[in-house]
Amino acid sequence: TLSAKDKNIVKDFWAKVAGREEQIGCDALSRMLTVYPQTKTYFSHWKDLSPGSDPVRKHGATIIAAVADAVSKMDDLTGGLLSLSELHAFTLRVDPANFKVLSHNVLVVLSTMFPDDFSPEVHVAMDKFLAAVALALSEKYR
Ligand code: ZNH
Repeated sequence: TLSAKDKNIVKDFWAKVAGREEQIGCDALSRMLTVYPQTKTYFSHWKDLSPGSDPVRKHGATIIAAVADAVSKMDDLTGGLLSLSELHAFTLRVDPANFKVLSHNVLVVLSTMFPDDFSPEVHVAMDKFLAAVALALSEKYR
């Protein structure tokens, strides 16, 4: 679980990356669809799933905006993400194993986009935070 220190590290780091959500999301989603092509099945209704395409950019921005929102709800992720959990479990039927896959790709992108700020300390706090987001999103799967 996230310690008070982890939470502060995440908040400070996220304040630095604010404004770059679209690029982070576009790069992370592009990378996920390339490296883990099985994830493409969920987006087969899009016209263009290639890296950097319009729908990939748009949805990447949506996902990272939700992560940014989760930063502000860090003390109650389960409650804060309940309706998104319902959406992914019942409507989208996304296998929750994919939350880990996306988190991994977000971390890779953050490390390459922000090499100076993404210290090992930030890495471990962001890894824990994204795992907590994934756990909250998995809440409704049962
Ligand atoms: Zn998801 C959608 C978030 C993960 C798949 N998403 C979505 C949205 C959001 C999100 C916000 C929108 C909603 C509305 O519209 O209302 N996600 C999210 C997050 C995460 C996620 C935060 C983590 C972190 N997803 C995910 C994954 C997958 C997905 C992993 C798979 C692979 N999503 C999805 C889909 C959708 C979504 C498919 C729908 C899209 C369209 O519509 O196109």
